[in-house]
Amino acid sequence: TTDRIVAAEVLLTSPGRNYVTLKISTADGLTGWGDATLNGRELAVAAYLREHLCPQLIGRDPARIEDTWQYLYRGAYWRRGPVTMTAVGAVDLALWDIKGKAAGLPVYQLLGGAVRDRVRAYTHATGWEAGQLCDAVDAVRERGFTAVRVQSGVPGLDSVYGVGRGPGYEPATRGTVPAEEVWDTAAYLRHVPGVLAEVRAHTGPELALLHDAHHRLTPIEAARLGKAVEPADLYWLEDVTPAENPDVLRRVRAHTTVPLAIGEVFSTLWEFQQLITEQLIDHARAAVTHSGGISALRRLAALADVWQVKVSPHGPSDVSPIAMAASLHVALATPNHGIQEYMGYPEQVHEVFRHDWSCTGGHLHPGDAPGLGVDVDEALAARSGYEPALLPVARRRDGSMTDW
Ligand code: GCO
Ligand code: MG
Repeated sequence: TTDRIVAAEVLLTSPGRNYVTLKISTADGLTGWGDATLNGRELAVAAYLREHLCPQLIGRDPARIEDTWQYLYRGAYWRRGPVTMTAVGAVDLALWDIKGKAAGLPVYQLLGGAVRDRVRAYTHATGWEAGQLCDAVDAVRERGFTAVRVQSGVPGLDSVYGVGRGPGYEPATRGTVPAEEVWDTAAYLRHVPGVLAEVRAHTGPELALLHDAHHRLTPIEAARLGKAVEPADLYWLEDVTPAENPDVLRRVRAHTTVPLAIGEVFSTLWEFQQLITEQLIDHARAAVTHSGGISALRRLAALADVWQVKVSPHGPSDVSPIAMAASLHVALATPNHGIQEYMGYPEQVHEVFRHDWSCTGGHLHPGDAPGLGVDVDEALAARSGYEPALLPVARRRDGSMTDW
């Protein structure tokens, strides 16, 4: 094509929580939107884009998505890592958005068209006590969800990440210094299998139940947990061990048949490679925006498909509605998509990011608007500026730091 990128700008907005958004404009008058939000490290990605990538985009042909991806990834001496890959992902999303708008087609059509009618989603239910958790699960089921992530409190701990004492939770708190929590793995391991058994007894067999261990366990602890929760028939057990060491999953696999899901903090296909080719996981959890965009997620899905691994992307409220749209376009067109996480958004987020995608009865659809199908209300976005917010950190009972 003869179109050219004429502007690339970064927007920071905080309609309830912080989002970093990339806006690419072309000479033909098209606008592409990308999500560049990296929870708690927003300004690092904003600077990476503003200072380093945006100047390199000016004058480029927006239609050459793959070449731009290769230029930004392969062309860079310092590559990989969450900050870099989120920035590359934002550019990739914006260019797919532009390509769809130029063609007058939703992105999923450009990816080969729908292979399913709708995308199955799971959402979160939390409750400090098992009884509250069962009530939260019932509420989710009434909304039509067929899958739910269940997290509870742990006796003896004051707080547990991602579990509010009341309904719902927000994964980051305002301020420039993180909150500190106390963590006790032994107490967690003693408690959680009973909670999951109670939830399963409450729901009956059909509802898909998921649980997230947030990388806190050693391999043998993970194996023990996997075995202990087998009667609850989980859809998956998520992030059992810290992400750096894929080899240890072999030990976990040797002891349990619980399906494993890993990868929300991974940034490249290469981090998934061994987990997939050795079938050490069942679900690759890459977020479309944190792992290099639609172009990269499709490559991950293609590799995973060879090994019967599913792609089931991360979708908490810190993944903006733009990335959610991108994730859904990929999901609709990808045979080995498993399930999409959908935590939901506060109402003011839906107002800033007006989207064509929808959530009905526990299923999602990207919509049929050209491109990604999200429009950003810039005036409304400008009304709520960036306010620092961070995820908590956790220490063991002796005061030493524990893994995420
Ligand atoms: C999940 C996640 C989130 C993350 C959060 C961090 O499975 O949804 O683990 O709760 O902790 O996205 O930014
Ligand atoms: Mg998780």
